[in-house]
Amino acid sequence: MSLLLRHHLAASHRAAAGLARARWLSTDTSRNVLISRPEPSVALLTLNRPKALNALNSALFGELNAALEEADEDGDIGAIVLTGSDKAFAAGADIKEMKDKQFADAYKSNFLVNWTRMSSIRKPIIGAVSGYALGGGCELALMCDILLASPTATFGQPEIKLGVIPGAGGTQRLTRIIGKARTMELVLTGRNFTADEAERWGVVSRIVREGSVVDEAVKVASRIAGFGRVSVQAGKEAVNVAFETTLEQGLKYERRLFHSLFATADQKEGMAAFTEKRNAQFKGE
Ligand code: CO8
Repeated sequence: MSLLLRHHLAASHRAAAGLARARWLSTDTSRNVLISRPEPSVALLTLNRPKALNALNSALFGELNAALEEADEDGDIGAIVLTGSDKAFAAGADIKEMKDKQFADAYKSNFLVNWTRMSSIRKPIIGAVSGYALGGGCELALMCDILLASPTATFGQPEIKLGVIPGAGGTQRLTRIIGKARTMELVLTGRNFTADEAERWGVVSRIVREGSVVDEAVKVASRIAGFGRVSVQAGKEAVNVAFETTLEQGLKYERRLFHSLFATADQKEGMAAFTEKRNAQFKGE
C-alpha cells in the first residue's frame, strides 16, 4: 500500500472515530490538494496532480490557499505539513498553462501574487520533499518554515531553460539561504541540486534516511503543536523578521516579543511545570 494511501486511510479512520471535522477531510482524489488529519492537531496537505508531477496551476493554488487559510484559522490545528508524491513534490509552475501568456495580462492580473499566500500563514508549515522540487516547486518548498527531504529529493531553478527566471522567490529566498555564488550558478545554469547539497547548504534542516519523510514531518508538526500556540506563533514571527530587518532592529523585535510572552498563561504554566517537575499543559492562552 502506498504511503499516501496509508495516510489518507488513517485520516479517514480518525474521521470515522470523530477525531476530525468533516470539512477537514478532502480525500476526493479528483482534487488538486488532498487534506487529512494524521494527528488531531496536524493538517496534512498533499499536492495531487500526479500525471503532471504536481505542476502548479491556478486551480491548485486556489485549493492550497483555501486549505492553508482554513488550517490557520482552525483552533484545533497547531501545525501544517505540506507534501507531494514520492516522484514529485512539485515539478514547477504549469508550463502548459503559462506558455501563451502575454506580458499585459500577466502584469495587469499581477500573475503569481496569489501563489505566495503561503508565506503569510502564521502557523508553522513543515515541507516534506521527495522527488522533484523544481522551479515554482522549489520556491514553494522554500516558503515552508521547516523543510525535510527524503534522499530522492531533487531541487532546482530550471526556469532559464524556458526563457524566464524564477518568479516566486527563487532569486531572493535562495540567495539569503545559500548565498550569491551558489544561487547565481543554479539560476543561470538551471542545474538541479541534490538532497545532500540541500542539506549541506542549509536549504533543508535534514534528510530523512530511515522511514518516510512525511511521517517524520507529521511527528515534527505534532511536537510543535504540543507547545503553546502563542509562543510558537511568536517564534515563527521572530525568525522571519531576521530576513526583513537589521540585526539591531531584529534583536529589539525579538526582545519585545519575549517580554510580551510574560502576559500569557502558557508562560506561567510552562515555568510552573518546570519547577514542579511535571509536563506542561499548554492552552494557547
Ligand atoms: N508543467 C506542466 N507539465 C509538467 C511539468 C510542468 N512544470 N513538469 C512535468 N509535467 C508533465 C509532463 O509534461 C508530462 O505530461 P505528459 O505525460 O502529458 O506529457 C508529465 O508531467 C510527466 O513528465 P515527464 O514525462 O517529463 O517526466 P520525466 O520523469 O521524464 O521528467 C522532469 C521529469 C525532469 C521533472 C520533467 O518533467 C521536467 O523537466 N519538467 C519541467 C520542470 C521545469 O522546468 N519546472 C519549472 C517550470 S517554470 C516555473 O516553475 C516558474 C515559477 C513561477 C513561480 C511559481 C510560484 C510558486
